[in-house]
Amino acid sequence: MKNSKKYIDLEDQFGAHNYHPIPVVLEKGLGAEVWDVDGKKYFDFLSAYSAVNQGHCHPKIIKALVDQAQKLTLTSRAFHNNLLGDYEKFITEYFGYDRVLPMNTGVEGGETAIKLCRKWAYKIKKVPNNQAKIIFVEGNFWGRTLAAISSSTDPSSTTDFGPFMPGYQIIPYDDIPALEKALEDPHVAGFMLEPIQGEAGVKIPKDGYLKKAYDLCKAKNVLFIADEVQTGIGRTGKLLACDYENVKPDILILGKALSGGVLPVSCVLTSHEIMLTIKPGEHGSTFGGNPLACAVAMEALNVLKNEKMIENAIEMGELLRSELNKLKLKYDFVEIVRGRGLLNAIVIKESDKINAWDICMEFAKNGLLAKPTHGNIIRFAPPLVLNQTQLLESIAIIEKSLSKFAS
Ligand code: IF1
Repeated sequence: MKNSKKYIDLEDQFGAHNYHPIPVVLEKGLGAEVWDVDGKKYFDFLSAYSAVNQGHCHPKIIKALVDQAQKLTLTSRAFHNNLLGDYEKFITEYFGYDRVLPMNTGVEGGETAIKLCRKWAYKIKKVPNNQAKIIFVEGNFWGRTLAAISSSTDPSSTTDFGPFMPGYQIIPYDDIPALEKALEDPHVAGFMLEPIQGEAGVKIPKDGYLKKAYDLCKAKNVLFIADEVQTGIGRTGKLLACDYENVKPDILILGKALSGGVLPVSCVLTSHEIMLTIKPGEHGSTFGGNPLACAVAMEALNVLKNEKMIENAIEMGELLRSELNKLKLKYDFVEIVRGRGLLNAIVIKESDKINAWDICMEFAKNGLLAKPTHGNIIRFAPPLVLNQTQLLESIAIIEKSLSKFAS
């Protein structure tokens, strides 16, 4: 990492200190691999938190970006552009919804979903004005805005950022009785959750939870809102994580890999009835639906299917978990292996000699990038284009690194 210091020092001196990165300075990426400023290669097992599912700098996505960037990048929605309609038709058919509202970041998608849910509550469900409630689950993460952290149970997201958004209720994740009780309130408008909790450490609910939760919401005329910003776009081995239980969310939030990690593209997909509760001038964003994003997102979704990345995520995910389970048998400080598709994690039994951060530093030294979440959980989420040779080489790196901590 000899050349990295000057880059890190600049960030330290001139930038906000709102992150604590692994001390690696990346300069190039292609597919499942990235290179630092010293030319050292790493397997990327974070995928920019599942934003580069299609692999770094996918040639076809980059071509779509470059071609469109030389024509028209942004018009604002004050005028039409020649790509938005095609994109809206393409993405609504791709995911099976009536309408789409394009935004930029994942958290804007979440905010848009909540605004649609509240509008629907007042206009359609006839909840008394300003009384609409949204139910969230403990351990959720859907971004850093004040509306998002108002639903958070993580002190690092909430401390000293109050006061918070009213009209929220937080219940335990994967707890049907708790949801049933919360749904007794006639002012509840929506239930918003990640089908698998990413930041919480790849928490997978019990089989049937999503379907039962959906059915309870339908019975109470409450909107089931799925945040698939991290779990969507093939990451878990299905197009959407909700597909594992054949649940079709009333409102679907997408982001991250919707653009293949090339630029911020997010959206909300829903029905005519829900979407049309928002009238002209009641919501929007400068960049939402810009022609550059439309061109990139259509290509990002095309390559996902045409190059069978979702099928690869299943195959590589099964191989990855089976190899990690062998390491779990060998190293007692690897407590749990869990995941779906290529969204996986190991839980480390930390001690005075072993912690997840040091393990990730050893991974980096040996050529693999991963980062702990919530202290002792290490997420393994490589791009969906990872091939078997790369996976086996990655497993060898993980094994070599873990062996350093064996007593
Ligand atoms: C950071 C975490 C992951 C998300 C889900 C919405 C959003 C995210 C399920 C908001 C964003 C990012 C944010 C980024 C790191 C990363 C993250 F560690 F913060 F929590 F992935 F787990 N829904 N997650 O995971 O999307 O507005 O960021 O585009 O804030 O450090 P965004």
